[in-house]
Amino acid sequence: MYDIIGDIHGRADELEAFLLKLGYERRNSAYRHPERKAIFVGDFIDGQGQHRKTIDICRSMVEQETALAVMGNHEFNAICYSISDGAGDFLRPHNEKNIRDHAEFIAEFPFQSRIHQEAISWFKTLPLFLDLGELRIIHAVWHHTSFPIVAPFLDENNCLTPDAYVPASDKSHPLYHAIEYLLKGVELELPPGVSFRDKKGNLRTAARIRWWDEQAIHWSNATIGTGQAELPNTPLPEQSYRYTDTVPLFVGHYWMNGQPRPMSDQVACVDYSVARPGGRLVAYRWSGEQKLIQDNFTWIDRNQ
Ligand SMILES: [Mn+2]
Repeated sequence: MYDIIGDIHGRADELEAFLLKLGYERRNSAYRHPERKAIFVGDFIDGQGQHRKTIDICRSMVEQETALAVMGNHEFNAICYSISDGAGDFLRPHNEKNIRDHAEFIAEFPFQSRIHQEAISWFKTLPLFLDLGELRIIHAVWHHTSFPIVAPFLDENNCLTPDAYVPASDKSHPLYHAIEYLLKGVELELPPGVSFRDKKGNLRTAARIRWWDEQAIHWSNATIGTGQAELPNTPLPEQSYRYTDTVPLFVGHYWMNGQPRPMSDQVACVDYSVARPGGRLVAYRWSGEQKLIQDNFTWIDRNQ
């Protein structure tokens, strides 16, 4: 029986308080529960927080088998930021934007220091997804079409192999787009001539799709992050990402807010934005049910 815990983003104090609240105790340097196991959905890092403490807590639990974990997009990015591209830069280039995005993590894990290398090595041991038979976990989308593309680049534990990171960083390679889907969500090009302005005022011609929502079949009601934009009432060009399996699926990634509730009978997101003021760290306490229910969510509010 599992407690699926949302994106932590360095909020180690909330994580510890939450584990205690859920009945975990720290013994032999790892939190453990007499009957349950934790599952982390990725995004341990990124944001203003305590990245070392977060990784220490989660890594010790995974190593002592009191928790399982999958890779988030921020761990993937941190790995690519650390790998030389052989031409003087890195697979994730050290440009101004990326340096800024990685600054919080690098402040605690100085680039190429021993502790940085150890953290990156641990990130590489995180599987892309968990298929436990009766439940599934992935950071962003369980996308059937992408699995055959990533399969040749996975080891027996569904971790990316060392030779995956170069093609996974190459926009002309199918692996890049498969990883985008699995770890970052579904984004589709809007119909020709249609655009909207995002929160920062940038003109966008692609939008994030509410892939978990069965009603989301027309542009007018299928997107997230498009604000007040009036999108046409025409059908989406494809729906390969639709999750229609009966096996419960847990994801993180989506910066949800409000009252935690399942996205559908079979899909639940456990990321409720603990990385920002007003957010919370959320878990779904799963005990074998095939239909997910709102009552099984529990949480702790972010400290000020
Ligand atoms: Mn994420």
